[in-house]
Amino acid sequence: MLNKQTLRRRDFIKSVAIGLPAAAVALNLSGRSACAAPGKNERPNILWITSEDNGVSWVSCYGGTNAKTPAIDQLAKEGFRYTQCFDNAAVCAPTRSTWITGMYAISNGTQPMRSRNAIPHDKIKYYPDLLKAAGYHATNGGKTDYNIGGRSDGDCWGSAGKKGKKGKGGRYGWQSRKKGQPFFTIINIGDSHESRAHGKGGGAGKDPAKMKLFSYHPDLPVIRENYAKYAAAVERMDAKVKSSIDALKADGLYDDTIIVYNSDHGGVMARSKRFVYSSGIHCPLVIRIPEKWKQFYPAAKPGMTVDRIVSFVDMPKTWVSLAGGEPPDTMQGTVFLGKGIEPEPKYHLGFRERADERYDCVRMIRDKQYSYHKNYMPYAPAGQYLAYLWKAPATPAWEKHHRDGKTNEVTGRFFRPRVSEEFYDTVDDFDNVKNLINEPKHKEKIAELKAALRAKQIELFDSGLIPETMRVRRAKANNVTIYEMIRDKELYPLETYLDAADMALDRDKKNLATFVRGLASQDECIRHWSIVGLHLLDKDAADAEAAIAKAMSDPADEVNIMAAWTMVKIGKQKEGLACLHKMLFGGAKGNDLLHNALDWMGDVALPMIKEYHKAGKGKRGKYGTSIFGHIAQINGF
Ligand SMILES: [Ca+2]
Repeated sequence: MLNKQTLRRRDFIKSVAIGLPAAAVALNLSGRSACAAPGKNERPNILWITSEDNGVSWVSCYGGTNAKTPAIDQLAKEGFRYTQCFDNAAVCAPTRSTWITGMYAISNGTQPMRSRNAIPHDKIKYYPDLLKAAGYHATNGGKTDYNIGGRSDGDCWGSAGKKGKKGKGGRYGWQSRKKGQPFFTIINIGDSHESRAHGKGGGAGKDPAKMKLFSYHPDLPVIRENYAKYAAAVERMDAKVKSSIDALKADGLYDDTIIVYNSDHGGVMARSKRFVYSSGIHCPLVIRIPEKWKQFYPAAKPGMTVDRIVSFVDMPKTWVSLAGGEPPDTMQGTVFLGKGIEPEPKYHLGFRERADERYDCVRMIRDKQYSYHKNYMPYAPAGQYLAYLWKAPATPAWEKHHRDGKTNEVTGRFFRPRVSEEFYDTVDDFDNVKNLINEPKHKEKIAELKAALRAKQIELFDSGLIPETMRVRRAKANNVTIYEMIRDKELYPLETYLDAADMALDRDKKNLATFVRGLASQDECIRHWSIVGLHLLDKDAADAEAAIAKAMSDPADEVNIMAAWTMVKIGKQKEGLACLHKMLFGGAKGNDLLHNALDWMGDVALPMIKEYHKAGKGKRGKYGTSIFGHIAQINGF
């Protein structure tokens, strides 16, 4: 059979015979530029362009109108636009932890941002290790932020690595490769990072009046200006996508290189980045595959969209597979492109835990239309003051608007404690503001997603069912990594914890006696879920007063903080506050969590926080103005 290669060889012979250059013959035959088929052992070059923080809403080929992104749009015209690409973590460090290992960060204990929990590096390779082993020149010209202990972030990239972009031999990573060596180059563009929306001033050339706001934001001039500022930043990012591609073209590599463009999570503007709602995780993903590699086309022809679910955890596994390497068993994603392509996953899993100084724990599972969210700390609002997030003027303006009593059911929800479960039709309601969890017509889908979430949590050994501080303590006491601990049923009976958490989140008074019994458990994690269960019963927990009072002197701080707060809730304010006061002024361990809890408690804790400040204790925290410093600011003391 005449294949493309033999055809080309014949063309060449023919062209030599009649004295024409081979390229000219090829051009005549195809009517377009020459395009050699890959050689027998040839592997594709891969350029992976990542931009910081911009979700789909900021990219015009995804329907965004606030910013114009001609370079990404052009790439989509020449390539394939994925419509169902989602980040697992919604924020940088745990996302990058997931990328570098090909493992969900919750399966390694590397999800809290920031932390440096170690993993067994003898068992878990980083994907650039595998690309290099496959013969690739692998460089990363920018960010690492892997959030993993026991190995320096830069060393997987080698000497050309961290410097990549400005490494020896040129500005871009591919320019320092050996002759004939396939390359994998990352260009991470920081122009669209959240920080570009910080501070005063608007976006040059962008009209605030034309900004389309998420429906959960109140329509305030400061917020519109902040959107405009960020839109301008996104446009600067897009210009860098263009200059990166231009550099590739200038080096004659455009028709030899698979170009992948995506953002590193959703965002930005409060309630997107860091949150597993659609605006925090739904990311643009555009892949241009040169004709030479058309056997890898994910759809009939360039310019088309692809509606396959792509989770970020799928990416490293796919890159290794495309490079002709063998993805290791540790990788938990699915190859979505190339000859090693695997069946499409049915669901995408997202997770949220501590971000900087603020604690939270949320799991979310979704298909192409519906998302189910479980709030493991519903007693805290989603919108907790976080120093970095409050640097964008829109955030404090939104908070002030709320504190002034001007928000409504939709725009105020961010600042209030949450329900235990949420369920959204993400197609009809991209902003995830219509919680359909109690809609009878969705009962079956909700049950399906709940079951899928539990199965996935078990499959991944989800480390989040024990509070972070307890998790770290338990691993340390047993001299193991969190990775090892969660895979040991004695140390981490996950299914028991899943059940205990579900019962606590149910807020059903019939479980009161079980919670009281649980407070006497030898296992502090069971005691934790028991006090959470009682806490969520609110005044209905009053019958368990004696057990709750006793729990205020539990050996675990996590338990006595919640017990004291629960005492306040059941009307024993004096006793509860006395316990918290003792912890705050007695130099208790676990101060971060205590500061969080005193903030969640609201006005009842204000006198204590005032006293704390009077004692000259800090208004500055590790990340800027501390939680208490912020409370002092907004309450004027
Ligand atoms: Ca980022």
